[in-house]
Amino acid sequence: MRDRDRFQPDAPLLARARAALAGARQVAVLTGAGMSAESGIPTFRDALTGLWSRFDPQDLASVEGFSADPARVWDWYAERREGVRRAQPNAGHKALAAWARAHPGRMCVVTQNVDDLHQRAGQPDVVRLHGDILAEQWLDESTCRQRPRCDPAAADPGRPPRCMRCGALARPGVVWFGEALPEADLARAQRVANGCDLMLVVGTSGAVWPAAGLAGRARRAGAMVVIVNPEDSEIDAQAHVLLRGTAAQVLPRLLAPA
Ligand code: BV8
Repeated sequence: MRDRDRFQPDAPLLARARAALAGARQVAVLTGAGMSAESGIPTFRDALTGLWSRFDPQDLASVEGFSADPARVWDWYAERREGVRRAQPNAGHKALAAWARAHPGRMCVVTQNVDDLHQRAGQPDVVRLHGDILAEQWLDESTCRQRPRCDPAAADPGRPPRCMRCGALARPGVVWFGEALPEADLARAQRVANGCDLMLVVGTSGAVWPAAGLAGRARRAGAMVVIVNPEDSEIDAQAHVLLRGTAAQVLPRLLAPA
């Protein structure tokens, strides 16, 4: 068994994090791809294994990459979408959702993930920073001049789909590298980071900005920062407590009722 399969929560650190949780008025949770790994969705970096391992994520997850080879990028997303549809929320998603339901108004999940597992676990308040892989939008919003506008989800099937009425090209409803994050969602995430007493950071390498900056923002605003990750991350320096373990191992222990 790999070391992290033998997760033995460091009792004093877990106790410290549980005490902070019990006393927190507002809990912010920043999640990354590791949150969904135990649901069978490859992490973003792992999603580039196999067929995709020879590509740089920014070659596939960018307007330039899509425009250079729409069919290839569309196929990558189609494969990932199938994985999301097959996946189920894991014990970590369920523990977060159960805690939020037991403590109404005290938890907000800010996710970098483009899957819908937090939502399907029943998490009441989720801020999506990078969009929704199951949604579609036009590559160029100005292409469609129909009134009412055509629906990207109704575009004719293709690799990628194209609207036979307006000629617009559909793309996945995610935020690509080099694209601005949805303004209102980023602003909400920053408010949540500024106003929380505790930030749980779960399953993120801390490599992608501006999402990665939210942990430092919370710390500077006076929050306790707890990182849950079996490996080191680029934002470990922001943590007051580092819980070395996986989402499905640690979160049920961390969030269990006293
Ligand atoms: C923007 C959607 C500006 C698409 C994604 C500042 C400094 C440096 C660079 C930049 C900067 N500011 C902006 C940039 C550029 C860029 C960026 O950050 N580049 C990086 C690579 C250097 N950022 C952007 O381009 C952003 N846009 O800033 O726009 C702007 C402003 C105005 C006008 C125009 C432009 C947009 C970034 C969003 C990109 N889209 N996703 C898709 O999914 O296809 S990002 C994508 O990668 C994911 O959504 C996720 O956010 C990220 C991967 O990060 P993680 O989630 O952390 O996943 P990763 O695989 O890296 O790590 C997994 C972790 O889980 C690991 O730590 C592992 O140990 C852990 N783990 C594994 N198993 C488990 C586990 N943990 C717990 N349990 C387990 N079982």
